[in-house]
Amino acid sequence: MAKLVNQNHRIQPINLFEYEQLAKEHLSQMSFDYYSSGAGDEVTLQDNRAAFARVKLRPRMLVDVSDRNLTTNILGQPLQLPLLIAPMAFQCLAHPDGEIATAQATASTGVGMVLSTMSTKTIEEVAAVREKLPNALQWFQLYIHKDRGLTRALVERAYTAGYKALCLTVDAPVLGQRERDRRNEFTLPPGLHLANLTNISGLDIPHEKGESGLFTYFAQQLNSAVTWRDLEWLQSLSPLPLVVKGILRGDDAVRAVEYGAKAIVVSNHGGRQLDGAIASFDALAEIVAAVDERAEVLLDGGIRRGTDILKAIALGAKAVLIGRPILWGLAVAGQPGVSHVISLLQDELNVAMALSGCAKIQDIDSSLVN
Ligand code: FNR
Ligand code: LAC
Repeated sequence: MAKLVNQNHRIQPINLFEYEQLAKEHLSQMSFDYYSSGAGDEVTLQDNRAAFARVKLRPRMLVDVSDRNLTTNILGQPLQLPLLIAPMAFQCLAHPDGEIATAQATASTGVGMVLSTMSTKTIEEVAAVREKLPNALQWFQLYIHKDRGLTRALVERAYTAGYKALCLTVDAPVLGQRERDRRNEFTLPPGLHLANLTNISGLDIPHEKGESGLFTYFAQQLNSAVTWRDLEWLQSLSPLPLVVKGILRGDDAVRAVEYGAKAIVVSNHGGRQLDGAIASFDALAEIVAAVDERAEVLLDGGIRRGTDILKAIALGAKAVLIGRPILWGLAVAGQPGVSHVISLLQDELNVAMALSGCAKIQDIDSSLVN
């Protein structure tokens, strides 16, 4: 297991919440607010956590759990535990190595990574991590820009660079209203850019009085007219399997499957888009039932404990994604910090499985939750 070695700090975080506390000291107010905030009153952000607390476990006793196995696979690729890192923009705000550190940590711990369109390292730089660790599972997350040629170029680059799936985020036709970003007039500091976009089209996050530059960027550059039919166009651009991220209703999940999605990410974008939306965990069971094994179902939003992963898998998720805690690990200690965050979750899941009578991931069934 990775251990965090960092002599500058008295305390070694022992859970993901302590990482957040420590990360706050390493980040500017603007960066911490951008990373941590949700939309509006942050009701959905908080409910993502509360939803896990509402569901209780029904552990099974006297099962031989001496030999535990946390491995699984997702879209046919192996994972050391049912975990991927959610796509998150601007990771160089946390650490100069940004998305490359995240990619190295995920590749070496055997979990997946989804690279954001809005990354601060390029598609190719992140893919290069696979030269040493070829089994790393990397997906590319897509935002559809108004400029179709630009969008096509991103998909082609991701395919050429060896990403294994295209993850289309569908819950952000406009950016959610995050008031802290607006107050801070969020923009990227000098030297940081939209690494995938600046070179090909000169696009950058503006600085605007009284507004979040990212909000303005979305309004100006992203295509808010995207509908289901565009999924056909998207799938014609490359042979990559399509993952649809940001679904909260069974009927939408069925549509996604009918339009060819191989996996669905049940998500409300970490409470950053529509405040008042249902907690993602609360939407899981309906979507699992509606999909009826025609696609793999993943979940993100508020996962901070091994028991949260256990509950998500019990309700039918094939794997989960975590977001913010990875940024906290990155801010505290770069790649070793990210690896440590992953290993803390792995240890917690391992113990939670043992205490629930599950020796392997396949043993986690719906009878474990009330
Ligand atoms: C995100 N998220 C996100 N999603 C996406 O599809 N593309 C993106 O570029 C981003 N960017 C982004 C930045 C930051 C700072 C955060 C916190 C989140 C949403 C992300 O993929 C995921 O859905 C949530 O973060 C999951 O919730 P938790 O684990 O952060 O609670
Ligand atoms: C966010 C966008 C970039 O949540 O997805 O900040």
